[in-house]
Amino acid sequence: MKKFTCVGDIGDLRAAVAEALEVKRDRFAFTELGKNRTLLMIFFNSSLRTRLSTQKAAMNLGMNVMVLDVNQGAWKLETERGVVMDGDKAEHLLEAIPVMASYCDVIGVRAFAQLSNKAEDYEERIIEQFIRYSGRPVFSMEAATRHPLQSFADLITIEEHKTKERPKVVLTWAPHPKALPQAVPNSFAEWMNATDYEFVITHPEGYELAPEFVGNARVEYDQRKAFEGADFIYAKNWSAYADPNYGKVLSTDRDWTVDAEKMALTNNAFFMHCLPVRRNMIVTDDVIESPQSIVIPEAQNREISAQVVLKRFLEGLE
Ligand code: AN0
Ligand code: CP
Repeated sequence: MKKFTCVGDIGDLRAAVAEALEVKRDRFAFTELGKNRTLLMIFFNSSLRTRLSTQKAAMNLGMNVMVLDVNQGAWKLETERGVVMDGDKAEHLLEAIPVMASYCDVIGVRAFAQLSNKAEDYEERIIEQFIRYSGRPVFSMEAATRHPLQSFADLITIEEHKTKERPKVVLTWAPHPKALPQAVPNSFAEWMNATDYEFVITHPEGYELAPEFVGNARVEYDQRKAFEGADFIYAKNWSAYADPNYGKVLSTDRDWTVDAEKMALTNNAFFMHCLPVRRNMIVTDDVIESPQSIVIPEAQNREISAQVVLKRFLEGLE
């Protein structure tokens, strides 16, 4: 494996989940693999889980880890070619990438969508430059359009908790005061569409995701109807994708908040969210604190999904 930015990069999902469960049974079984190898994690945006779980996964493999917060203590980076750099950005990504790559063996990048220009975001300009110019295996720690380490952890979590072969999984939009990227729902949809689960997406009108991510999922505008018989409820807010509202908040309607009354319509579904979550906007206190809430095991599986990806990279290094 040379890059990890989307579901296609991981290959067969059954094999990936089996490898994840093997890693989880003994996460220190491969400590020799990362000896004298260095991971560099580069953050253009904040993180709690991705930062800690990926560092932990690398340490489990015996790797050394360096973390760079681009917006705190590093030179501000210009990412577009051809710009006259007379503003606040002191360094260009085209120099920074090969320099950073020379200090490490594997690179992780977090660079969210800017939500002002859809074409630029959906071209994945930042992570694509790392892939092109670093000469290193590169993985996404949430890029503009996808969050594959999260989706992989979500898949592992569903496989661990499902009680039937083909569960009904519902991705539901939920309200949030600020504009958020579509990366998490896009990616979740992409991974769910690669399984044989029954997969339904529910959101208010105007929040349609890009058709290439919706794929064969059933889209249901009535949230309560979508919840009927569900085995897993996966909540997430996202901003509008469709023009002319790209990146905008169209609604903060708390009628879409996941609450106990709606969860009662499900087949005693598990509640999932990638975190961080805003309580009583996305989900009520009682639902996230209920025994059916698996947000913590879901976050714990971030260490496992990251370890599988790093392990495969290390196995492929010369
Ligand atoms: C981010 C998002 O929605 O993409 C990160 C989620 C893992 N969430 C926030 O910025 C609150
Ligand atoms: N779920 C997730 O990626 O969380 P962080 O933004 O804290 O890394």
